[in-house]
Amino acid sequence: MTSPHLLRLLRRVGVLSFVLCVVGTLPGRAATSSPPMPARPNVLVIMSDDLRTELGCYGVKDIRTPNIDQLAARSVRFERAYVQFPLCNPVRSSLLTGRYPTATGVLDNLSFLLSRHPDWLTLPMYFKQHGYTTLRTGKIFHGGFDDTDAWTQGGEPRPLGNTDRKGSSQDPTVSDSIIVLEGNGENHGDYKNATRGDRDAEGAARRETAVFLWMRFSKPHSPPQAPKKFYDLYPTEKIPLPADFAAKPTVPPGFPDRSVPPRNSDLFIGREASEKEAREVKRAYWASVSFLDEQVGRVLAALDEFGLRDNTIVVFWGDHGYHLGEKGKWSKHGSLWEVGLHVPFMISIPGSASNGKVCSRVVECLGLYPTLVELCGLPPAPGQQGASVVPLLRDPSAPWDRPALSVSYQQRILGRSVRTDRWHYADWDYGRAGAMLIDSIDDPGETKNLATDPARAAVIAEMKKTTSNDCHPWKPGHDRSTPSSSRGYRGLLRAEIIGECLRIKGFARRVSGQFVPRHRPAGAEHALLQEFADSRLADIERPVRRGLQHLARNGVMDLRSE
Ligand SMILES: [Ca+2]
Repeated sequence: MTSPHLLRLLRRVGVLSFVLCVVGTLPGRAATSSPPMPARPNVLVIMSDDLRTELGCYGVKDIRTPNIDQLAARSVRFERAYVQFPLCNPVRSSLLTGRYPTATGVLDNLSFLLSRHPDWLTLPMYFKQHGYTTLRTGKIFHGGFDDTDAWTQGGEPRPLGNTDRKGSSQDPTVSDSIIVLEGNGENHGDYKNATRGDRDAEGAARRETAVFLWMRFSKPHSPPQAPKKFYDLYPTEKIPLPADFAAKPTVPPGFPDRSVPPRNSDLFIGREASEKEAREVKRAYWASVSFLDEQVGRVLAALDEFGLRDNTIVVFWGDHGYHLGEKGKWSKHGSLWEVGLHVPFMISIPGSASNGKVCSRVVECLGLYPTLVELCGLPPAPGQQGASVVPLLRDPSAPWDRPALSVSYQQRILGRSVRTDRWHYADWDYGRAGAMLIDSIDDPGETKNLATDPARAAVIAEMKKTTSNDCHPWKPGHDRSTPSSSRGYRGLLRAEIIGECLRIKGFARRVSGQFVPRHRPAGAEHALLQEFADSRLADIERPVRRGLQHLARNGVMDLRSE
């Protein structure tokens, strides 16, 4: 329960005033020798890639995550938070715009959000427009995709093109392997990101403007990587396997074929998993999680060192769930199961009496955008489809009846999921490719399909009614910019790359009457990007012409010289 004093205060002066009241009265070491503390709280979002809720704070005793657990003790931890798509690019495009994946039209790792909706304000752009210094580290949207202009400092120069096409993450010899890092992992990107986060914290302590920092750590995304000391925490023979472990993806009896994609990605690609190998890979995943945890600890220590903890809202979020052998499946793509959609999610507000409490309401991570906007006192952002969870930050046991809606999209088949307090319903191709209904209280391992049980007819009717809301009615072809064939798909991807190159070379992009300011990189980034654009355009003179024709035919984009 929230203290009566806090509730009265929140109701009287609003959440932002509450935050400012709390942070403004607390001393910070940096504040004594730095400019006055910003009028708004800083925001730090820590995003982990492919992280399950297998953490100490989520009740898993044998995994070592002391730093994340400590953050949970200073946060409202959402016990049942669900993402809206089980894949990197679609879920981030959704969460960073506050729209469902069916609204963004981004349903795979190759589609670029801002080529479809250049006038939408992403979360960092919205904060930048409202006076925040916006910083990033790591892959925020997806490899090769970024809202470049949304960042005051863009971190590393953004690669152009689509890094997925270059394939390291899906190369079995790279992705599907176990890697032991030297030392403390100093040469790994996550270690370097934490070091940069340390520097960003030091810089934030000197700024007069509030800072919005989004940090992405790649682990435990495949390949599993960690220094030896983290592997040593976990004897292989003690690593548990799920009750429904199988050597290869296996549809449980009574469930639709679509519910378990037949081929794994990321891990055990095109090969079967023995129990011994499965334990070894899961052990490596756990080691990666502990490595991630250490980096999170370094960033949080920097917040303390520079006196920022008491003036910074901290969010910790995993971008989607992950299978480690459940249903014989590994990784996430195409999974509408509990383990595919359920994620760690926690929000720490300095001084809040709710910190350390657990919220058991079913929530959508989609609500992060309006939540942060509300907490920081910014005007409501346009187009938001998610619900702010601020009422649950005030009182984690407050009434909340909104379900969590999610989708998947594979082989041009849309899967739809509804998660309520008790029920988990999903169907594929609007029910034509089957449906499942699971009682999540009686059957947490999701082994019994009740979708054809006459005794559950009323529940199924209610679930179907819920799937017909605004989240789910998308069909291929409704979004004209979503390619309907792989050939058209590659054409659009190429056109997007070309568009970016031309933009860098001094053209502005116009889509649906909206102009996007041309990219104005500076210094070394400018030279690098100019060189890249020159080389790309020289290499693909003919595809440029074809790409422009493709754009013109589809009305996706016009290009004109400034
Ligand atoms: Ca991911």
